[in-house]
Amino acid sequence: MFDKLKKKFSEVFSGHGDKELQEDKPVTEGKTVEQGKIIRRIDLEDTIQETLLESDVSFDATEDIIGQLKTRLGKIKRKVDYSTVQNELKNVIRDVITKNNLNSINLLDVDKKPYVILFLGINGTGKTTTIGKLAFYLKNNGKSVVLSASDTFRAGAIDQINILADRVGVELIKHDFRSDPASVAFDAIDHARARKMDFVLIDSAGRMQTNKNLLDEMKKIKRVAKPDMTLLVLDAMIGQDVIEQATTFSKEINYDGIIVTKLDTDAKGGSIISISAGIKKPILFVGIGQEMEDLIPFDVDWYLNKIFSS
Ligand SMILES: Nc1nc2c(ncn2[C@@H]2O[C@H](COP(=O)(O)OP(=O)(O)OP(=O)(O)O)[C@@H](O)[C@H]2O)c(=O)[nH]1
Ligand SMILES: [Mg+2]
Repeated sequence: MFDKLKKKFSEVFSGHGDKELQEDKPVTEGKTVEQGKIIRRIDLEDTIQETLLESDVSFDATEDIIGQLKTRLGKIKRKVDYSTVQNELKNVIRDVITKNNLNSINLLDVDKKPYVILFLGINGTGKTTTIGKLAFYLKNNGKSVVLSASDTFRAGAIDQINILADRVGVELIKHDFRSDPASVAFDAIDHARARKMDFVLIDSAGRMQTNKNLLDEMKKIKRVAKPDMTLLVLDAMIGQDVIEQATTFSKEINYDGIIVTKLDTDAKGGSIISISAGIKKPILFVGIGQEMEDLIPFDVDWYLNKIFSS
């Protein structure tokens, strides 16, 4: 996970021996940038910029990060060395991510019962497996959960969520294939309310942002179920296209937060930064593998520890 970014950052920041980092002055005569003991800070900033861009950090997010980094370094009176640059870069990235995660909610602290969560996203992003994993997480934290098999559109979807519900040991409300997804959600909420259960997790059929019928159906589920939270599930594997996907979705339907799946397959590492900066909605959970326990609440320091060696 994120190996390339980690490797590149480690190459940028470590192993410089006694090389000196100089302010943006011309290189002293006789000491070239390549051979000498002096490296210009501006060259280091360029290298960081290149590293971010190559690691799937969007252009806008990279510009923002480099701009903030320069401002911070410019304010430092003492001599700037490599570890100062690394620390400041870490702080800037933390700020960029945190700024967009301020409205994040800890699901274990919500009061309302049942708390209804609707999942949406395009085909194959990981909605159904994420619902299984989230049910596992909530159950392990003492919460009662019912799933709503509201993907009645794809053959096999009801079986898939049934298997997950059995595996986790939570209840599932399902109707027949091709039945009205909104009415399944309605029944699941009713079921949970009657039994004073904590959570209802509503699955939905994967839909392209462009498929009008499926989007209308989605809006109907939302109208009927009145979820307390709507989460968009995004696949980290598709790189920067997630931004466009999320923007197009938000024009059609309002959502409150994001789950980023398949981070274990994200070798480049920058998707979290691009998503935070580009979508400006909190990332609640991240999927980091195929097992039930591979869904974790998103934590910015967890991410920073993964991309910086020290
Ligand atoms: N490696 C990895 N695979 C994942 C992760 N999350 C989901 N997947 C895989 O992604 C594939 C698609 O997952 P689903 O949950 O069926 O996706 P979906 O969004 O419900 O798909 P549709 O119902 O067809 O729209 C499955 O093979 C999952 O195992 C993850 O965090 N890591
Ligand atoms: Mg599904």
